[in-house]
Amino acid sequence: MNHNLYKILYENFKLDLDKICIEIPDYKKLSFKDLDILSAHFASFLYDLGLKKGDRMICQIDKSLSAIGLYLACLRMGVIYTPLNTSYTNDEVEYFIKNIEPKLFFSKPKLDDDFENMCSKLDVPFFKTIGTKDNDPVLIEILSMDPLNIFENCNDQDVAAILFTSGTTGKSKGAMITHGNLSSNALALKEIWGFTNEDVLLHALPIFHVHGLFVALNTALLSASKIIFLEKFKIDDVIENLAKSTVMMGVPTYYNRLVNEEVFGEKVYKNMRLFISGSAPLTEKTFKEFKKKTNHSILERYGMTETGMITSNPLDGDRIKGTVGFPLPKVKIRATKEGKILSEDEKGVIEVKGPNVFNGYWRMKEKTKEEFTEDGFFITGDVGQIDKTGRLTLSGRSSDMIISGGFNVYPKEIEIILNTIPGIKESAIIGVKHSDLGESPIAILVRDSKEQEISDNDITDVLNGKLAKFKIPKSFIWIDKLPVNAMGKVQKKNLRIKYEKILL
Ligand code: MCA
Repeated sequence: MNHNLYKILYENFKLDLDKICIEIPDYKKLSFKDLDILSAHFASFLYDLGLKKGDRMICQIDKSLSAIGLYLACLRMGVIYTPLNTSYTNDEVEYFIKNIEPKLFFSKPKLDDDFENMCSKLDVPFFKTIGTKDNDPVLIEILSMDPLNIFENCNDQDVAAILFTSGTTGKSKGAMITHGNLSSNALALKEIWGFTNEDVLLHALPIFHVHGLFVALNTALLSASKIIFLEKFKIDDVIENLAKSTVMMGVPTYYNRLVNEEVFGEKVYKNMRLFISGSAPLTEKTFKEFKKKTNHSILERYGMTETGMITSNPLDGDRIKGTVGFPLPKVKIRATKEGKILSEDEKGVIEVKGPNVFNGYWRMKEKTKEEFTEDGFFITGDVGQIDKTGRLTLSGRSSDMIISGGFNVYPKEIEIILNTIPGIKESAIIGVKHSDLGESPIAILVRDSKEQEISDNDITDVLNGKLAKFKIPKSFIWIDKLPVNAMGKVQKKNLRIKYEKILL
């Protein structure tokens, strides 16, 4: 059997080839057959460049049909797909290219030739750009080629994609996600969320992360559901298209914004059967307000880049606010403390095992080993407890990661840069409450009295050149001394308590 994910998706939607697969409102509709041909054109383009199974391709392109065509083409060729957040700076992109050593780097059209120079400096064999318009020259070239109807033979363990996630060290790690990880997760989600070819998924998420690319796209394609494909989350577009949809996936910020919209009324959600939330904790306030307004209980689920989806609240059954439900079929979870497996309701670090768990971090064997137990459980770093029915409630993270509007922000990555800036002696990045984004990073700084004072704007300018916007601290607080414990470790918990409401 060919475990190529694209082959599995195709086998599931080939009975609906003439059905509309993707609708871009007021612009274009693609059938499943059109989508299959589009991906075959992109496969032909990759093949023509000499890419083959196991080669890597990095792209930093805008959400578009071309981005989907490229993703599916990589799957069908067995080429390893690495998408990058479109707000990553050149510095961040350079790190990823050095780490992955792709054969091809695809970017959105640029006004400068920074990426061209970067690719030649880093010996990337091919650099291409592609935009989102029909008259894009590279798209026209690709569509002029004979489609390549390839289904490269893959097994479950073959790597389909490498997505970057960071951690306490501050340097991003490439999570190797296999065809088997993706197919097992998509099949499980189709089953537990009741996806069918009658469904219409409203897709407003970016497609450079797990949520929008795998959880939303793969599950919908596998189910031959229709996708209403929005360029991004814009409240008016969402309101306008919800009436034509049956399912929506989003981060909590999407639901906070919707529930506060006057026009978000019965006419808008009349055809909706399911609202799914993830990537960040859904507040009980949003859950309650949403239920009060729509009588829909948002279904919260829990996952990670390294594991795809781990648990979900039930479709039929109690969706208890503040919990993330039960493990997916074939997925096992446990709570542990210092290596001891805890019993029910005891708080500990959550570990997971199953066909959804990734293959490790790209070229980081030692780091990978640290993240798995002797008996093969992945240590998530999240803290929670499992009750006697097996339901998981998360209560925090053992790392000090911040989730801002669904994007993960790693303090270390920012602190490393701050500590190189003259005028800053020490820094601590903490997450504080944000009414729209859930959490936001702020910087607690100690001046270096030996240096000239530096302004907050100057600090922001330095950071803007190196980090994506969503990572930039929303506020800078100067204090005399960072609180540390006997080991000299910064007491971030005390800082969070002290400044938790500073942005509200
Ligand atoms: C945009 N901005 C942000 C964020 N997004 N700042 C902080 N946090 C953010 N998340 C900044 C932009 O840089 C810009 O800054 C300004 O806000 C306006 O940009 P815009 O795009 O209009 O912002 P927005 O519409 O308010 O976007 C907020 C958003 C968006 C809609 C919540 O961030 C979003 O779609 N988030 C989804 C993230 C996601 O897909 N997460 C899944 C990760 P300036 O104006 O200065 O340029 S996968 C995952 O977490 C796991 C595996 C899982 O379980 O799903």
